[in-house]
Amino acid sequence: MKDFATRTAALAAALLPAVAHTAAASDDRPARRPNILVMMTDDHTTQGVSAYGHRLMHTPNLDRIANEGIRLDRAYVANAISGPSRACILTGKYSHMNGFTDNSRTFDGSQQTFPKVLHDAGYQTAMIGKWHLNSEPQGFDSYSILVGQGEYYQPQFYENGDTIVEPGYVTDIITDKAIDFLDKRDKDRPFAMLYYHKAPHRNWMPAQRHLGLYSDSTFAEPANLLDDYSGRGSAARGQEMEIGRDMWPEWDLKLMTPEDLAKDYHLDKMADANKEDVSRANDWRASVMQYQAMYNRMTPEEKARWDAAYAPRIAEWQSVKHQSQDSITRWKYQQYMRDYSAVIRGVDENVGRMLQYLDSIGELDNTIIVYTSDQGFFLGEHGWFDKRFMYEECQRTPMMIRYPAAIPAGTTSDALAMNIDLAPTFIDMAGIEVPADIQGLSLKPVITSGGKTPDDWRTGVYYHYYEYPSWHSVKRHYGIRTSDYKLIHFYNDVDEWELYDMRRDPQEMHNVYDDPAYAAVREQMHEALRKLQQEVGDTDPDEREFEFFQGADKL
Ligand code: SGN
Ligand code: CA
Repeated sequence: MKDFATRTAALAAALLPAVAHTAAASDDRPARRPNILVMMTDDHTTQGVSAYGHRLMHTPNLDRIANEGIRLDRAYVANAISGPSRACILTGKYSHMNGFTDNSRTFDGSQQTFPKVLHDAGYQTAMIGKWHLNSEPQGFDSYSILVGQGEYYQPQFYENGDTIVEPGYVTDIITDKAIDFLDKRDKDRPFAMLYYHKAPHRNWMPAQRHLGLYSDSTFAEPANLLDDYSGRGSAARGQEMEIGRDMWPEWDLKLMTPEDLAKDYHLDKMADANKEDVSRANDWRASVMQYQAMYNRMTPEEKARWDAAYAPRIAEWQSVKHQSQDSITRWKYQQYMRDYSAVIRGVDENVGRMLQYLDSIGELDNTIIVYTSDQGFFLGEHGWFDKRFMYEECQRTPMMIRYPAAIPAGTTSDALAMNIDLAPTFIDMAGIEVPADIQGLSLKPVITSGGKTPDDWRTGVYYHYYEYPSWHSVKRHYGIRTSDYKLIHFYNDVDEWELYDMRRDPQEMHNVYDDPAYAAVREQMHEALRKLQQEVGDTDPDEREFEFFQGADKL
């Protein structure tokens, strides 16, 4: 830590002339530097934010950020998976540049990140919540992070070199900790805080007060819930993230009675019970044992309320499980949406609490507040849950920004934005020169102009996903999305291309790569992709393997 402090002081001194220059050169620099609050959730998708006009959920507190600021309608991630996305946001660089290509990597914390740049310029920095980068956070005055994926109840946190267990529900605790940091901060300096939730990550466990909240609700089904993937390639057909087939009854849907949860599931007994089907035996074992472990984190009172809330669902399942596959899929979809929405309710309430707290200390309007997610998610589209694909539901991510001093209220933007743009945006908005090696673009001209796309703005976003073979079996792929089209190349154990006309086919149901009517578009898109890969420096796809077994002590 001493080394870090010394280095910080030296760098701050070195930066001063640049900062002073920026101040002198621009008259519009705010009188005091804005605070920065990055609110991020895990797997929250635009279809689950009412500000995005979607069919499913009511999120009044999240919507407030968009209503009093800007909603970016074309915000995309560079790699739709947790750790990689977090590394992209921290560094403002693509995965092949920051090195964190899949969830099994260890983030090289010695590299430049936006919290370090802000810290060096005098900001107080904090990281609270889900970190998921497998190495100790650097560049923060204070951090309290979940261990690995984190737990919904009585979660473990790693802080000040110790692992501690906190009583309560994870979304509430992360908010308490974030507020506590703000309470104790040095009020003479601006702060930059990463307030990162675990929710609504799988297995979607609601807070006690939200149990049963949506048990009488029926959620609209996406038109392609029963997609058969015809006309798509082997990647869409070969995935393992179908609600009907791959969503686990125990872990995902909580279909285990208190009696079954009290049993001793020794590994050998589990294998014996499922001898005929080894892969199902492994899944079943994981499903039952993971669920039991998370259930057992609850107090006896919490378990009792949980059991009562899920009893009707367990009873219903006894008849549903004998129905047709399509009926099972449709029923599972409803249960999935009920839990996911209840977990989102917890997020929305806590975001509301954070906004109110900022208001109460007079910092609400001095703070650039961003709400985003580490990527989008499938809520039944194509019959799926999870993410990873470059398809729209998960490549696209919610991004709403509030800062009344510079961002007109109630604006929206169609500019192609990316998660790697956040780092340079914060640095730029703080009046600091953006380091030249950052690959993202500052969104300042977009968000301060009422959402206009600058003339020299990017015309395509780049994507590259690496985590295969791994969870959910989504093949490695890269591609480009322009405002009208999307071109994807699946590689590694296949060599397949897909082209979508996003204006005519926003659900990406018709791969037109081999359609002669799109021959010219296909050529243009190949050329645009080739240029973009040159520009971002990703010309040699990384084929390192995903390491399935991570150390238990990873952060
Ligand atoms: C866990 C989940 C997966 C999920 C990955 C990555 N399985 O492994 O469903 O895709 O995390 O998610 S679970 O049985 O543990 O729920 S990520 O958001 O962290 O990238
Ligand atoms: Ca995620």
